[in-house]
Amino acid sequence: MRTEPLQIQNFIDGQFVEPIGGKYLDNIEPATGKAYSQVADSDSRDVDLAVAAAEKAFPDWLKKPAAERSKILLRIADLIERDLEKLARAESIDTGKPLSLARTLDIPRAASNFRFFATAILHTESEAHITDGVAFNYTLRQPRGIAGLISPWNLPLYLLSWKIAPAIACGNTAVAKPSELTPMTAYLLCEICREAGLPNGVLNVVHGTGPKVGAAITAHPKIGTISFTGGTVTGKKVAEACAPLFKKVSLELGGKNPNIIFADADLNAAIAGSVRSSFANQGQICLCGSRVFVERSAYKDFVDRFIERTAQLCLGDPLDEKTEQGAIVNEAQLDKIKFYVDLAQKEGGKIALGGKTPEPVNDRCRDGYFFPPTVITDLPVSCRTNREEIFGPVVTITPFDNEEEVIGYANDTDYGLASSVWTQNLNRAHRVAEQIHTGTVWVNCWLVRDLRVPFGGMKASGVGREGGTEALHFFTEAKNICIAK
Ligand code: TXE
Repeated sequence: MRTEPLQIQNFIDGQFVEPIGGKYLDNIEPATGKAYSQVADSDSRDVDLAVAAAEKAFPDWLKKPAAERSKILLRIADLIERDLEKLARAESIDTGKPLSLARTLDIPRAASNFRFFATAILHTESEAHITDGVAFNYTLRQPRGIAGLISPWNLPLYLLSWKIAPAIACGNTAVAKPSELTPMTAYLLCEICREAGLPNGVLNVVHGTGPKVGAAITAHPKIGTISFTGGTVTGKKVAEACAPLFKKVSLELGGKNPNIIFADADLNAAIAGSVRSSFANQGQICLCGSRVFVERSAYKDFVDRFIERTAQLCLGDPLDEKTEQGAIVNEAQLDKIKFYVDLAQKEGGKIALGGKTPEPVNDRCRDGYFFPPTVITDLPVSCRTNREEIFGPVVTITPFDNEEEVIGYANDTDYGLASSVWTQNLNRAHRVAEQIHTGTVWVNCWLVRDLRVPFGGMKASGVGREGGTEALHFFTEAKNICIAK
């Protein structure tokens, strides 16, 4: 019996509802290239309903003591952990990432995000200043109202929870739009929020495309705060939409991150760390180190061992426990990756590993979107392949002769999101880290995340910082109250 595909509906005012236009988009499984569910193809009318629900819920949610908000968010975290396997499988099917990665990274981090902000709001401090004996000033932080939260397809639940948790923990209500490419875990999160007792209207999720739903959120006069994560091109559109309405905006955008290996590094650690930072999630993490720079004296040894280690990565069906490299999220992204691999060869690059569409990993995935980990050497440093974001399992490796040269290479990009430096010379680590223009610098590690630290990019990688106190400040308004003595 043919079962109808699941239709992912909007979650508005605590209910799952049809999009007003009654239309749905196919939701494609990247590993098979076939639709396995449908997602609401909403428009501005659905955003208006969500805003009305968020507006109605705001006064009571605002008044709810932080301890009570905290309890609900902790319950959400508990339920995410309870449903870990179900959420991990849904994330893997929806994105094409290995099930093992969803189980160990995406879903646990989503629970951590809720747990962290549930407790952070219990320990906030505010400042007070005595003004020359004439007045007493204190800073009062208040939630801003309705937050618009827009997230991408690469780490769907992780990045959506990274926005929802601080926004509602601070007492705001939210209208969220996950990527139309990967809506499934957002849908499951709504079920969890309802079970956790989140009051109706505090979180509303409107599914659909960027131009129809995302743009309606950024343009809506009653949504005063926008937190966006996605590509730099789209980030510009979001900023343009928000500027005339004086909205508070945080933009987490693309990256073209340098990964610098000095000859004095622990090469075993640098190679293992660089394979992970190059190919985790098929290179579809904006923090991936896609430009590898190796000090010349260690270059040949590094390249040989890096290629040997990368060739061992298991490319397969994302649902297979052994798989370490899954599918690319969709055909458009796969075409983009192939374009840049062709361009790299036209720019003089040598394909040292990969570079060609692989044989089908199994019958089920015959029509899926797969591309092998690809290593390109011998490219000029400033060619397009080395400057433009590919967002796939493709890295370039380039030798350098000295610190000054490699810092110049690292900074010679429009982006400034993250970087890694591998060296056992502590002075050099500090010296180089201070000079690299990225929001995060990892030394002898990658993707070590502490939710208390500011997170975000410079230049074309974004505006604003989220994480920890920065996120609580972003989602609240600071008011100064001055009382005469
Ligand atoms: O981005 P898109 P994608 C970057 C990553 C890559 C890109 C991949 O480096 O460049 O994001 O994600 C919605 N108004 N990061 O392709 O297309 C769209 O529906 C409002 C960086 O998804 O920008 C989706 O929900 N919204 C990041 C979301 O925007 C619009 C981490 C992102 O879509 C819109 C992850 C519009 N006009 C990925 N058009 C980081 N720095 O942390 C589209 N959208």
